[in-house]
Amino acid sequence: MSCCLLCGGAIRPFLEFGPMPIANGFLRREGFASESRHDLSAGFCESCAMMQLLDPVPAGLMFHDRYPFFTSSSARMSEHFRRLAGTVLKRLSRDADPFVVEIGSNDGTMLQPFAEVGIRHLGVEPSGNVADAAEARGIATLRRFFDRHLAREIAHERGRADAILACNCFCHISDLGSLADGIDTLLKPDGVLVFEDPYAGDILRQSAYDQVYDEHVYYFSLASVSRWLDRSGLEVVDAQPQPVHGGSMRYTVARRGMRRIAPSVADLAAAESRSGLHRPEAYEAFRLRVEQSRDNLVQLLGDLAREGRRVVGYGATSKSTTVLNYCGITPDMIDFISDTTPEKQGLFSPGAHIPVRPHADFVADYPEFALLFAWNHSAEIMAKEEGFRQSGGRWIRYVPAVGVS
Ligand code: DWN
Ligand code: ZN
Repeated sequence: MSCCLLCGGAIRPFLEFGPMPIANGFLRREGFASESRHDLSAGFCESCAMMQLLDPVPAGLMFHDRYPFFTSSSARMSEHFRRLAGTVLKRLSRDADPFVVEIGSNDGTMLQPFAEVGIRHLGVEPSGNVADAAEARGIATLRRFFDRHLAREIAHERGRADAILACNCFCHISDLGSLADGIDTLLKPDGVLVFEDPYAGDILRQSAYDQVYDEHVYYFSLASVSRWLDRSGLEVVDAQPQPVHGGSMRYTVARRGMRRIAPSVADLAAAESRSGLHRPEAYEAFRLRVEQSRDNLVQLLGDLAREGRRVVGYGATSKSTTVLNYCGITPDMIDFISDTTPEKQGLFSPGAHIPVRPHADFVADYPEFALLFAWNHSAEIMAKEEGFRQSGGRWIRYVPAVGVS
């Protein structure tokens, strides 16, 4: 039995993937022999309703100067973040010299609209290379991990923030206590925190087990987020589902009593109770679906390999590291993985060691089947891969269920 990272309560694992490589640890052939592995297990704490990893990997092993994921790798995600920035911008009082901080600002995609209109802003991003990309587009960026100490420094040197933003970031931070203290220190009394992360309800509903990998320490629900924030005098005042990254939730947070609570909060709380998201049985049922999904995918890829069919992976996602290694998918089942990110091309996927090649290689010689690892970008990808379809190509999906279309 392990202890909950948040409340110290007892926690029982329901997913045990075993030793896994670093999800974004794309590597050269020379690195195969020394590749590190870390136990990957997820559990659920009944006391605070938080789904979480049991043994988080030290952050410095995942976020460093060669981090290969760039927010701008998806055009639709870039639009999504510009829209969110626009909503926050509209609510800022421009006369009062507002200050906006983004935690986990990656390549600066979301802060750019603030910079463009001269709003004081600061990105906090520990991965040096993506921070460089942000600075190259004019976004002020601190190359640091956010915690209670950094929050004090920022507040002291630049003042407190009118808005703190964080998308696909908080679920990566194992010390939620330090994070909440930092928000409390940095946020103005009437300031607002807006954050977005993959939603536990969507992960379970779609059996999206590939969202479980080292970087994702937590899998938030309204119940778990509310309990976490409550200890710091913060409360969720709005909760809006977002159709990105396979189903995310956008939480708007303020100091207790400072803002009217939107009806969406009570609605979502009721929906979570009805679906049993706060009960361990939901996670146990998820485990059974995950095992079935793995068996179905292994069967399908094994059959195709035996028939000599050519399969290419589409999108060298972090998520694909979980699928490839948990399912035991090998280079004889998948020719290569197509990815548009130059930093991943020419390298091999973590653990399974499948080559990652440019998208041009996919187009130059369409395979019979493409395994859609970037399923969360399906609409964007389908819109630009008409040629693959017309060549007779078929898509293999595994979320929400294994199938060929
Ligand atoms: O939380 C996280 C999310 C936001 O981003 C991080 N922990 C890391 C990362 O997760 P991921 O790697 O699973 O993210 P994506 O956005 O699903 O990755 C998509 C990959 O596919 C990128 O490498 C870019 C590539 N891609 C492509 O080759 N063609 C993406 C699109 C849209 C395309 O058309
Ligand atoms: Zn707990």
